[in-house]
Amino acid sequence: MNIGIFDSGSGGLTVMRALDRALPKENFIYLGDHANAPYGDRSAEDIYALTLRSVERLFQNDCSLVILACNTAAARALRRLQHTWLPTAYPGRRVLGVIVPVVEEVTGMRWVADQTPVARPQTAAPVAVGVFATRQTVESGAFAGEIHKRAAHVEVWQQACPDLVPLIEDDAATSKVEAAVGGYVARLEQQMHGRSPDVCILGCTHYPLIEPLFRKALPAATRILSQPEVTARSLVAYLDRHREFSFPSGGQRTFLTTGDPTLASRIASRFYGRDVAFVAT
Ligand code: DGN
Repeated sequence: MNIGIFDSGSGGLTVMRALDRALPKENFIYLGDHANAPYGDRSAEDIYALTLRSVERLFQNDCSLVILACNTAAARALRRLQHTWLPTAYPGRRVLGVIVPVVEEVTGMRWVADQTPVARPQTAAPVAVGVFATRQTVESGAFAGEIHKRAAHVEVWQQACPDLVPLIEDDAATSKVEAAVGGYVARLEQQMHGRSPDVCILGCTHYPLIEPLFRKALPAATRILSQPEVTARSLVAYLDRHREFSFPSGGQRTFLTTGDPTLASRIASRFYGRDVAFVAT
């Protein structure tokens, strides 16, 4: 059996790269829905239908567990898949996302968890979390909802960054991407009346490629969470608790695309850190 990793395109390869290091013996099948990417500005209904189709394809390729390594798909489709489709269509299989691991990391941080509304002194500054993501992820409110379920006192500020995925995919000049990132950071800080977030979530699997530009634009005191690393740690812990989904053996990696394999392979190495040979599905 395999573990399936799904993304609308290439962004999930940043997560796949971290999983390679964390779980070298597991067999992974990556599926990029390049034919229908990007998902960021599609309707919620579209994202649900496309995600379901890809998860089903991974199940048919002997995956018993699928990770939605795409925040847009996780934000718009995960809960609905888990609650309405999976229990009847594929009982016993699992679909997990990349939002909850990051949220658990943020709300588990000592200085966040300790500041319960009762324990927090009136004078202490509230903990502010900044989320940068696609428009659909921001509009879904998934990050804020999951954070507030666990820590109601945390302030969550979100900024949609619709230009970033196309700029990253086009490998645009650094100065152009830097200007876009600077603009989004400024808009988030404007929303926050000139303050800066204590923690930042880069809530799109494309953004690890431009993390240094976020680092440059944000104050040094703002911590930036690495979603791929956090997701990998969380999956290791999950497989420890649910051994029925773990089949460590040869550590095979298969890369499937719904699009053109040559095109998908061409940009993959920037996300994955080495060459990838996609095959058509
Ligand atoms: N990488 C995807 C995400 O994490 O939301 C977004 C890519 C896209 O389809 N716009």
